[in-house]
Amino acid sequence: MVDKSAAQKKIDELQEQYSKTKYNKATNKYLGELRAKIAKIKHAIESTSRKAGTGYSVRKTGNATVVFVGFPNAGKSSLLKALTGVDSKVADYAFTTLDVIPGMLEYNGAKIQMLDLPGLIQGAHIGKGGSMKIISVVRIADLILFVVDINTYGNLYQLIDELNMLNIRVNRRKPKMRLEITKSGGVNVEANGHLVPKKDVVAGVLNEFKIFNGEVIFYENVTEDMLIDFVADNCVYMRGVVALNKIDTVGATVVDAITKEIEAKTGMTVMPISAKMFSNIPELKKDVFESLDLIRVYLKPKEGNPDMEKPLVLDKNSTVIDVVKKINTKLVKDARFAYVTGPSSKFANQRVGVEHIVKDGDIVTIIFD
Ligand SMILES: Nc1nc2c(ncn2[C@@H]2O[C@H](COP(=O)(O)OP(=O)(O)OP(=O)(O)O)[C@@H](O)[C@H]2O)c(=O)[nH]1
Ligand SMILES: [Mg+2]
Repeated sequence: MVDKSAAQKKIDELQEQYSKTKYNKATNKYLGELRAKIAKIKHAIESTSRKAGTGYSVRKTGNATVVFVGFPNAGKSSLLKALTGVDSKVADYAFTTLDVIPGMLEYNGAKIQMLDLPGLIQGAHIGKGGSMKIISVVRIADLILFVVDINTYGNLYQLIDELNMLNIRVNRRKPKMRLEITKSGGVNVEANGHLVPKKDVVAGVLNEFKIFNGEVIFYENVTEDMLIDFVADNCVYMRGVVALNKIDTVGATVVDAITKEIEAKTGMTVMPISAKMFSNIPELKKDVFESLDLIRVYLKPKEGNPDMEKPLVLDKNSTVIDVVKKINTKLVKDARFAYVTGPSSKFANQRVGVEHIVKDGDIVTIIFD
């Protein structure tokens, strides 16, 4: 267990040292170590908090799970109703919702589980407002739907920071790099022409995690923070979409400007909506579906027409075998090959192996023994 306020104090001290130290060749390694030290304490706070939270009992169902994250009173429960028809209590005061309320959105043949959650507040990363229970649900989701009241949209940046401090990286992915631990030879860096931290900084970070010999290979530009995340190996990387709510309360030019600002600052798709007036709800469903990277595959019997009504919904990059699993896992051992017509085939009825990767809109006939 970690004393959170003492740990926070230590972080503040280290951060002060960090900002006071001028960046140059001589201080490079020292700065790397400071950053890694800060990251380690943050991770300790985070894992203590995670253990402390008892968690809600939610079970993932459907093809994908979306969680609603927002400050209290932003309109999460109103949005759940607009998207799924489920009545989650709505009221004009903060902390109306105190539990996880599930709803199901059916879209393009996919069943998308939507979880309305209590609001998150500033200080969530040190456990304020029962946040650890909320965060444990956020971690299991496939997508975060940020619900933001346009009148207080600056809260969104705070939420992203809070999640960041809880090791949830929004709209980022794991850096493309590799670490091979060796027995001797110190720390070596293969930058492959990319913009990466200097060798002594990399060594400083690795040493902080008790790694003294290793080969670090970069396949893209990587910052020092990304390097620390990679070595610590305890972050989740999650996609996000923003529902900019209550646009009925402000003018169109304001909506436009704020939408653009959030998109530019966060890189997320932003959909201006009004849960109350039902504006842009179909458009939001589309954005959510597209951000989940789901694909639809239509089954066709050997003789006969494909079933275009009920697609099978799968994750992107699924193979023919995944399609078979979705039909019935018992059939997997008997599947031999398939005929595919659609975006993943070169021509109609192309014969493909079971490892073939299917794409959205494919029509597939599976041949069994
Ligand atoms: N004008 C306007 N009001 C809205 C809109 N959506 C929600 N509200 C109002 O905002 C208040 C809060 O809505 P809720 O849906 O309860 O918000 P919540 O985010 O679930 O709140 P907590 O559960 O307390 O975190 C209610 O009075 C809603 O009627 C909207 O699009 N426009
Ligand atoms: Mg609510």
